Amino acid sequence: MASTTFHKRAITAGIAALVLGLSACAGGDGDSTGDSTGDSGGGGGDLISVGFAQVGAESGWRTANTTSIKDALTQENGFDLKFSDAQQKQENQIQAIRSYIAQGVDYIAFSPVVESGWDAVLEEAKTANIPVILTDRAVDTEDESLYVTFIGSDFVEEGRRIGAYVSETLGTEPIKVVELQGTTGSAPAIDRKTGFEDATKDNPNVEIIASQTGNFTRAEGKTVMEGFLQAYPDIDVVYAHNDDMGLGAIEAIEAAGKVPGQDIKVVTIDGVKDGMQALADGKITYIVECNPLLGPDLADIIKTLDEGGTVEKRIVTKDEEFDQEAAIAALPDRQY
Ligand code: GYE
Repeated sequence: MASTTFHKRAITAGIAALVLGLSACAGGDGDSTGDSTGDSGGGGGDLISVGFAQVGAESGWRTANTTSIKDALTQENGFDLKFSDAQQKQENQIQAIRSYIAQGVDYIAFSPVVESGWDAVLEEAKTANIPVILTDRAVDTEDESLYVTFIGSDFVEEGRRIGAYVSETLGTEPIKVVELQGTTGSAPAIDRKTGFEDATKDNPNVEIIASQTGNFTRAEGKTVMEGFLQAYPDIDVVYAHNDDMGLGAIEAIEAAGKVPGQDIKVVTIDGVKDGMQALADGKITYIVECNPLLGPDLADIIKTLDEGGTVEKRIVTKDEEFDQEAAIAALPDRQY
């Protein structure tokens, strides 16, 4: 596939040169999906054009991920990046991908909002000979030829690790857990739930009494937690699928006159700065990291493919875990 891509790119450059006069609205950086200079650009060199369809800006993790991608796929580094923000809506993402196909970009990368419903648009990319790279989140498809590789964390493992912590450290006596799920239908929400349940199922002390989506945002995490606090006066632990929802839950806990970290323990996944600070302050009790800095690896993958090389079908990024002491030690050098 890679060598086909290379030829296609040379051909696209010719076509793009013809249409350049009609599409002078460049800017690889904004929300625009408009064409930009790239390998067609007068004297701009042989840039690799990449259309990136981002989920949105729902969390600190996502912001760090976007920055990492924009910082890695720069013109100096040989890329012409077209970036779009789907505002957590699958239809927006499909529209952005279609626009990248229409523009004849060299590569498409995206982080799917939800797991299912991608086959049609991925078929279109395949027909157009544009390789697709999944970053961060997986798609649910029977046809693995629809994408070249999937780079990102193992979300089931993240859920397992946080579940193991809860079971072994907090579940030595009976505890009632409420779960704040990520975006319904998204890979991290599905997998983090599965992993947690798997790691806690053999401990009868751990009871999950309620589970609801907070859509990975601080605001919805807070609202859902307010409802939980009213419905269940005896919550011991909040398991939030990301830091932001956990931080929203902390606001709700404090507003209800309880002390997070003491009356109610909060455990989360991500490890962004605000989460790590709350952990250092004792408001969050444990964090399993999810590394958002996927930009440099994405750049390497594309360069490898562009030079005719091959990459693994699944590239798993490494995640750490933090208690209060580890968070205090890590915070000064934390990049995001
Ligand atoms: O954990 C959350 C974000 O897909 C891993 O999406 C990502 C998740 C991340 O909104 O904060």
